[in-house]
Amino acid sequence: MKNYRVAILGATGAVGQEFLNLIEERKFPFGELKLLASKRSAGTKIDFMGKTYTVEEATEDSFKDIDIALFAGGSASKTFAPAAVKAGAVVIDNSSTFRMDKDVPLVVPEVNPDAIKRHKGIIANPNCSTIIMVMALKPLYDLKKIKRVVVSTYQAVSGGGKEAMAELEEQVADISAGKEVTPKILPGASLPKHYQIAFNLIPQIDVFKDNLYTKEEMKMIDETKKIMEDDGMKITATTIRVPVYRSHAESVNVEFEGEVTVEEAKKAIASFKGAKVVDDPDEMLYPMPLFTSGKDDVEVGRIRKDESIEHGLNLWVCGDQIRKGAALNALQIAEYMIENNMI
Ligand code: 3JN
Repeated sequence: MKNYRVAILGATGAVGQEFLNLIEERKFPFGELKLLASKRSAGTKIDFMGKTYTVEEATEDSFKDIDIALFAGGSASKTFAPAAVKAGAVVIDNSSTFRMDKDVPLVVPEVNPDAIKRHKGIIANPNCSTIIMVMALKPLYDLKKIKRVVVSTYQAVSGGGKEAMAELEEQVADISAGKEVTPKILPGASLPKHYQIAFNLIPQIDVFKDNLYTKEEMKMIDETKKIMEDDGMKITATTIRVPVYRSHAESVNVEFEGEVTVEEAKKAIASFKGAKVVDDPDEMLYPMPLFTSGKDDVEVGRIRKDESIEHGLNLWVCGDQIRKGAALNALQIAEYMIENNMI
């Protein structure tokens, strides 16, 4: 098998680090590996698979002779994706920059792999909460068309990056030691106010839009319709930051066009690659973020009828935000392209 020349942009962040973990764990066929970051992190040494790499500052010239460019996310995507494509690389981008661009496939490999074929150099990785939700929705949609989804998320601090994870850890330690805390990062470092996340919930992820939804909520709505290729599907979302480290959880209410039984839903989810049913009320078994962290599968449980409507189910979904919600999904896109001779 060919060995691919891989670049990781944003190698020092939480998603970048997870790319490295997964490349090793999944024996991703790389020959060369180039670790890129902003000027601030350039020069950082990273030990990986017996070799020490020096993180280089990303420039437009960084992508010469690169086959696959994995972009961890952030504003650097807009600057460097066009240059990487021009240099002949396929960019798999974890930022929202290109997700809703009609020329850019938005892909969860288990859900809509065929979209990859339409790429023109850039393939977008969906938002983490979107990925985790569609992993549960797709097997159900294949049983019966979905009319409407009502989702509320319980999002881990990992979604806010390494700084937000450190902030939760520090606040828990400080509060336990009887010290005052001064929130600095959440709900967003660039926002004018900050709130304590330890022992709290923050009902704001990203900025508010004119319709009073947050940007995170609108990403879930718009991206889900694009991935499921159904603009007519109705979705409403409320996204909440919770004091959990790295797995997102979601309460999802699904209304179908016809009957789907709990047993049918369980069977369909259990046989869907990348999803797992964890659902046994008698044994008190259900997905929990503590137990999905570090795992690849999205877990689904608490599957039951919504008795308030004719054809509805309630689900509880948990998935590792940095793995399936970001780095794993992006790497699976690259793996799919390799397996199907698309790269
Ligand atoms: O907060 C979360 O749990 C997920 C955050 C995602 C995020 C954070 C900053 C910028 C994104 C994203 O992936 O949608 C972006 C962005 O690329 O817009």
